[in-house]
Amino acid sequence: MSVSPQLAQLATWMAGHFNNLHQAIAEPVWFANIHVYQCPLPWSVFQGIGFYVEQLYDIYPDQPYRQRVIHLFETPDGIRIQNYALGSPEAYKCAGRDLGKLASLAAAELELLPGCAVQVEWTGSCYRGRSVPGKGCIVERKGRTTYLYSEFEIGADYFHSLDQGRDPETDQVVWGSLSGPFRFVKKQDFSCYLPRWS
Ligand code: CYC
Repeated sequence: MSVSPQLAQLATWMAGHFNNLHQAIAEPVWFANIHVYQCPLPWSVFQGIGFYVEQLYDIYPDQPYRQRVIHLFETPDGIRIQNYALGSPEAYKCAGRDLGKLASLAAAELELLPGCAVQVEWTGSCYRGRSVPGKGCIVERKGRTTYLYSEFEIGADYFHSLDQGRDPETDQVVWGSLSGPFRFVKKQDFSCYLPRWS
């Protein structure tokens, strides 16, 4: 098991429960109150670092709108994060508030989302990332075929994220924020649940 210091720090910063209540109060027209849970997975899932990610609206705490698994790994160009869907997301619903549900999650339940990877760079004080180029991450939403354009920044206690579905022909934004990133603040730290890698 070898994990670079940079990957270890990124994983530590990402692990937790995040929320944007401040932003939702300041700019209610543009930003709903959302919770993001990034829950460490056992090392055995990827023989590496993975998270179960759950996003939900504060007003619908029992109906997450996005449940995914992500795998963080090193490449010659830096850290990359590959996204996966779950075969039976129902089984893990609300695992963000009940991390024990994730103990038996296995790689065979995961479906790779082709093209849905982000490339990460260390700026010297935070991590920045964006979708890998190529318009390869196709999301069917609101009756439209879109590709995902994503940008994010992760610091010790925050996660800023902009996800947009764009039209493959015109690059116009079909869904997602037109008012800048969601600004999530870490509410609860899950880094103590990361697997031991050294
Ligand atoms: C989709 N968000 C996605 C996808 C990626 C990310 C890769 C496309 C694959 C998928 O369907 O899951 C984002 N993945 C990331 C990021 C990282 C990563 C940022 C680095 C940690 O590994 N997303 C938000 C907002 C919210 C949102 C709070 C409102 C716009 O951050 C929504 N993201 C959102 C939605 C989708 C998405 C609705 C499409 C999911 C679908 O409809 O199937």
